[in-house]
Amino acid sequence: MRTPSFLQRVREARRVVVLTGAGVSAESGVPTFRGTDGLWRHHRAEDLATPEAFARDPRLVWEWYEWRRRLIATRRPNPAHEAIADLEARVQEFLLITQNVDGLHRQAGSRRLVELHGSLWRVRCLAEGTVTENLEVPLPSLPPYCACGALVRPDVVWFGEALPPGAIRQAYDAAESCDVMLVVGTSALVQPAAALPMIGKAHGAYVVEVNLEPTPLSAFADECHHGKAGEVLPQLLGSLMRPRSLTHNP
Ligand code: BJW
Repeated sequence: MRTPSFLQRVREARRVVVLTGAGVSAESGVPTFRGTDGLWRHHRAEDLATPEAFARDPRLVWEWYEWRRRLIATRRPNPAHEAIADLEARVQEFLLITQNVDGLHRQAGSRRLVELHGSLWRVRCLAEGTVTENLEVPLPSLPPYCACGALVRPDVVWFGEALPPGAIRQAYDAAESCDVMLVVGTSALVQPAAALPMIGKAHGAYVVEVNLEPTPLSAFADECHHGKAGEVLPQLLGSLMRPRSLTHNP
């Protein structure tokens, strides 16, 4: 008997989970964290994405986020985002778990998604904890302040911070109950997101990795496809993809 293809497995699956990282947005021109392309001013993401860094120099941290917001505002979803949105439309029980904060999955039409690390397009008041959408590009001044006078921060999850409890619970539940888990463009180094494919695997899911290069997950995945997500995913999902000219992304 022939081994079922990925497409067959997806067609037969009751529940499908997709976990994405920065690599899924790389072909949209959004820099990854740990790649060779480097980050702004040669800072390591770990040195800017911490509450300590923000307490030390909120303006510097905001400059980094402002730079990213300006860049991302000019970027569009790529065929990898589109393939994932198409997959959602074809699967009854589906969850996209993204570590990305860029909002490109939503722009591509993904709706059943959990943003594990928050969003660049929301801010949170340090005094009141209120979260508001903020799409202003550029921001009028840095660092920005709330109407109450307190500093606001990006509504993202920094190192050493807990993930939103509802989001991580939903992600664990989905990982434990899915039949197929597709892991795209993540270095699989940052916890707890990196544990999700292992949880899926331990509960019987068929785990497929798509990445430019091997990661710590590769040895455990059932299939690894090395290449650009924007090229590999449309090939893998083949007939599940909608013709782009007929697709309307609100
Ligand atoms: C392509 C491609 C193409 C390129 N096609 N592929 C030891 C063990 C366990 C845990 C820890 C530990 N030491 C420390 C920790 C905790 C820490 C952690 O995991 N650290 C590790 C670095 C070791 N984790 C945390 O602190 C988390 N919180 C936590 O644990 O809380 C505990 C707690 C509980 C209760 C109370 C209090 C605390 C929080 C982690 C938050 C991560 N935040 C960031 C920033 C978000 C905001 C922002 O964007 O500014 O999230 S850091 C950064 O890394 C960002 C990303 O979402 C995340 C993951 O990166 P990702 O997406 O994998 O990107 P890259 O760049 O690493 O990889 C890209 C990949 O794409 C590469 O593999 C390329 O090959 C590939 N690629 N182009 C396909 N075209």
